[in-house]
Amino acid sequence: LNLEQDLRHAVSRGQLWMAYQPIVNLRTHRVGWVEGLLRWTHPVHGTIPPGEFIPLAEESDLINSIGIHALRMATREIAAHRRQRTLPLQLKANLSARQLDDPHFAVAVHDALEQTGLPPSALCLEITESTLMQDPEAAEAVLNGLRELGVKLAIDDFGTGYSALALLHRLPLDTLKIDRSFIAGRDGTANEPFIASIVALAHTLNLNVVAEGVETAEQLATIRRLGCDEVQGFYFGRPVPIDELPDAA
Ligand code: G
Ligand code: G
Ligand code: MN
Ligand code: NA
Repeated sequence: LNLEQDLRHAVSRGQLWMAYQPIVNLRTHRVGWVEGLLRWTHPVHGTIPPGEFIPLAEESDLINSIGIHALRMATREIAAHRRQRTLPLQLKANLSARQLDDPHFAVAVHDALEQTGLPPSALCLEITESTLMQDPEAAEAVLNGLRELGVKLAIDDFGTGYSALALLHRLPLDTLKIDRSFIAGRDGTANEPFIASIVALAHTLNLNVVAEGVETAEQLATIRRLGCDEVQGFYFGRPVPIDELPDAA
């Protein structure tokens, strides 16, 4: 079983596709953003989740080509969806650390937007807190370049690393996404003091807060009471192919 070898051919053989998970705005009660999550349909092993093959891609030289392929698929599908439906969806897409090292990355993002017609403000790129902190100065330069394109920026898995407050203040961010381990701890309940602290910090910095991993009505009630702005989780919907997203217009 040599998955890495197979992954080398996955793009050209059309085996990669995007699933989309709705993010609900707690003020409007509507789906605005969806998160694009890569999927690999392996001819023998079936659907392989990104938790397994993204690390493989990151350890090899594959992540840059796979990452840009994912972004092109997702911008194309969301742009087409916006032309066909009444509700204009907006796309959140995940970045790996090594994509931030790619000197052509911002150009590739610009090209994907121009070729698909997706407005820059309808794209939000998610960078994990640990990626950000690997090389904060390099990340800052890349994020500033992306912001100049007009795209939005989010910190993903927030609370699992240690961000310097000065850096959070300086970066051109729009959103903090609270890691799901704080929404559903080992006992299934939310870590309320921690969530309240992140909400206070985010709102002080003028950032939106997304709570991810909400699976129950109790968790939803809690994160609503604590002032989160948006919510994502199996309670509202699992990641699905674009055609299976509810047309929540
Ligand atoms: O679906 P699952 O929980 O297995 O996702 C695991 C991880 O894969 C998530 O942390 C997610 O950020 C990452 N991931 C999903 N799609 C992409 C993608 O297109 N690019 C990158 N870099 N990571 C992705
Ligand atoms: O790390 P990142 O936030 O990019 O990854 C998002 C991943 O979290 C997706 O792969 C998605 O399947 C998963 N996810 C989304 N909502 C829930 C949820 O409510 N419960 C669990 N266990 N996983 C979730
Ligand atoms: Mn994410
Ligand atoms: Na996350």
